[in-house]
Amino acid sequence: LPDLADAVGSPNLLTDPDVVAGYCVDWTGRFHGGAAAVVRPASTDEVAAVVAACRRHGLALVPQGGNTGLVGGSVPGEGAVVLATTRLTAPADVDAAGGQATVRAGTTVAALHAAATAAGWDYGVDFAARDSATVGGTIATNAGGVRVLRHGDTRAQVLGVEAVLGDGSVVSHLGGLLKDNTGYHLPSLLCGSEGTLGVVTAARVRLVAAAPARAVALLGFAAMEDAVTAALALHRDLPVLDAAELMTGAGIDLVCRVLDLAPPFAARHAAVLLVEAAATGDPTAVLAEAVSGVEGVVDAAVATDGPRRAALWRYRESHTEAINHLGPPHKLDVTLPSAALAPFLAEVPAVVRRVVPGADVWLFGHAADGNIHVNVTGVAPDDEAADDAVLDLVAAHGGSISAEHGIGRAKVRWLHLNRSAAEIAAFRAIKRALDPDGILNPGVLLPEG
Ligand code: FAD
Ligand code: 2HG
Ligand code: ZN
Repeated sequence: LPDLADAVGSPNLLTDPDVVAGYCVDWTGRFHGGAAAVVRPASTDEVAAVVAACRRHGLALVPQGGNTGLVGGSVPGEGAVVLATTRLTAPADVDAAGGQATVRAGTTVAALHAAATAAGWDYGVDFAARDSATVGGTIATNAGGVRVLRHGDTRAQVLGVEAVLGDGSVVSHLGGLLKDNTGYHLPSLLCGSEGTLGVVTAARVRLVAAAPARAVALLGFAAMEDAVTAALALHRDLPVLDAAELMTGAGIDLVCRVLDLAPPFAARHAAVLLVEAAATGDPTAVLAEAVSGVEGVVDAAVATDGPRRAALWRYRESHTEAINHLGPPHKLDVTLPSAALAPFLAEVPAVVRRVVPGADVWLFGHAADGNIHVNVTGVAPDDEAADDAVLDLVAAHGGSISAEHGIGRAKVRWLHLNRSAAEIAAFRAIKRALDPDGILNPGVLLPEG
């Protein structure tokens, strides 16, 4: 503790058990830990001093940003030290001419959006946890979100990173050159590394062109298959498509019940697709024309002004919160090849109920990029029968067991479904090289051993 206090200053070393407890549970309440202390460094040098102290004392170190991760990766194991990035913030340094920004790791995604917008640009990654999730956390998880179909995932935005690696060395490459073939691409490696290789302290990100004129349509379908086909067709045919989000009638009912909202349509529909078009000029006509060519639409609600667009988005963005009201869910965040998406959605509820008859299955997600969130409620936190069944089905269809949330603690047991022994051995070699003492986030991403 004295070494950690030297590293960050006593006021930024937290040891009061009641305070520390707040850092030891995840957003869903499913994963719990027990840290020895929390440190809140304010600079890269302080992060390096914390890493050095943890190496000296053989302490596990768990980076934590907004703690909105959904796979238990930011939850410390017993006796670990949490490195909270709360104080690694500063106003984003925006290069308005070049369309890039240098941003510190503790900055929220919402703050980065605000800085980009103020400079006439936008940031390409967005999702419901934007007010809490941090740039460092989104890099560590390679976050996806609702705009991947247009702008790609976080990895596609990151041009350079600064990080303190597990061996204590600082790597910093924030020049933002668009063409720079000078060896291994460390930003790509750190994207999705889930705090196991280094603590990200800053990043250089690309910004995307602002598209302030927006139109949102909520489309009702009688069959899930029609909604999936529509999402893929709109992705192909509508260049200004910014989001295509799939929901079920049951999911919308739950959101309306928990949040006390009026339903979006007079009738209930088996599947609902939210589509958003964004451009510099009003995209309503082009969206309406594209939707008129889509088969199977039985109902539609359209919004162009900000408050009504937000009201339609609320049905989609409140799913995670509404489901949490039913108790800690099992979250399966999967991608399917496009041809397998509709068959998977049709099969998965019965597959879950075969192993856990009383379970409820909630399906929603980013349909156009094949990413579906399968949430299962009514199952004990440590009963993994439903997880097994869903992830085996995903693997049988050639999908991924983690589309955008990462492996964390929750999915380690199933990594082998997507990664060969040779790939896992390569992962371990990288881990040993950058974090020789294994202090960074042990138990996350890689199977022990
Ligand atoms: P944390 O939860 O604090 O940490 C996540 C992981 O990153 C942990 O392994 C942690 O150790 C590591 N980490 C954090 N900061 C650093 C750092 N500076 N350096 C190194 N490692 C670090 N995710 C999506 O991809 N798409 C979505 O659409 C989406 N929607 C969400 C909606 C809601 C309502 C919620 C609650 C979550 C959602 N998420 C989504 C999940 C989550 O918000 C993302 O995974 C996000 O990237 C986590 O950021 P964070 O700052 O909260 O990270
Ligand atoms: C989303 O797309 C998030 O809303 C969260 O990735 C998904 O709650 C979930 O399972
Ligand atoms: Zn998602």
